[in-house]
Amino acid sequence: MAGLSTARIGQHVIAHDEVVSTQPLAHEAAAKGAQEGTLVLAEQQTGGKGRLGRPWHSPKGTGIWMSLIVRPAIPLPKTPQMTLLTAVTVARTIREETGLPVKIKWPNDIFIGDKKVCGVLTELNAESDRVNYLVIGIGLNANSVQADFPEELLSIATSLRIESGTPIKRVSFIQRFCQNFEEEYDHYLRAGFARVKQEWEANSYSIGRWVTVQTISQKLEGQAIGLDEEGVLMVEDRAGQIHKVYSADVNYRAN
Ligand code: BT5
Repeated sequence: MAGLSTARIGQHVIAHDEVVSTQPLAHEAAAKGAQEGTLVLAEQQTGGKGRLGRPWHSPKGTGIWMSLIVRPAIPLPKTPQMTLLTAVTVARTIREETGLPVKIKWPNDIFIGDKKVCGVLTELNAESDRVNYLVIGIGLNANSVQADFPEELLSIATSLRIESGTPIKRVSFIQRFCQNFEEEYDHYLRAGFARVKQEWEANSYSIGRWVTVQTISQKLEGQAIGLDEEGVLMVEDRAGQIHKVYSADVNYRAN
C-alpha cells in the first residue's frame, strides 16, 4: 500500500472485487506461506461470516471487509487476546479518523451508542500446541447509508458515515489501522497484554452492565466488572461470586 510506514502489517495486500468471504482466501494464502501482515480485502462479500456460522452483511463498496494474517509466537490459550487487541486498535483508529465515541463490547464488537459498527472474527490455525497463524477478520460499516442495511439490521447496525454525517476515506482508514495495529502488536509481543487490557477497559461498553451469559454448561446472570490478567471477562453474580467467562454469548439487559 503506497504511503504506508509499517514494517509488516499491510505491506502485502491481496485485493478482490467480489468474493464469498475474505476469511478462507486468507487461510489459503497463509497456508501457502503468505507473510505476516498480509491483508486480504474485498469490495463485496456474498457469504461474509460472523461467529458461530452467523452471516455478515457485506454489500459492495460500503464497507471495509478484510482479513489480516498474523503469526504471533504466543501459547494457544492466549490467542483470544488477539481479538481484544484488534478491537482496541479498530476503536482507536475510528476515534482518530472520525472523532466518534466508540465502545468495545465483549469480546468482538465495536459499538457507537447502542449499535454495532464493526465486528471481529479471529480464526486459528495451530499444530499440536503451536500457533501456525491467525486470520483476523474485520468487518467495518464505513460508508453505508440506512438503505444499505436489510430490515433485520436497521435497529442494531450503524456506519461511520451515518454517525458522522460524512463519508470516510477507506484507504487512509486502512493505512492508519495498519500503523496502529503494528504498534500495538509489537508492544504486546514485547511487553504482554497489560496495555491492551487497560485500553480495552477504558473503552468498554460491557463493564458495569448487567449481562446474561449462556455457556455450554450454565446460564449466568451478573454484572460485567472487567477483564482478568489474561483477557477473560469477569462477571459478578448477585451473591457476589465472580465468574470467568471464556467463550460464550453475552446478552445485555437492563438491571
Ligand atoms: C462478527 O460476528 O461480528 C464478526 C464479523 C466479521 C466480519 C468480517 S468481514 C471480513 C471477514 N470476512 C468474513 O467473512 N468475515 C470477516 P458476530 O459477533 O457473530 O456477529 C454477527 C451478527 O452481527 C449477525 O448475526 C447480525 O446480527 C449482525 N450483523 C451482520 N452483518 C452486520 C453488519 N454489516 N453490521 C452490523 N451488524 C451486522
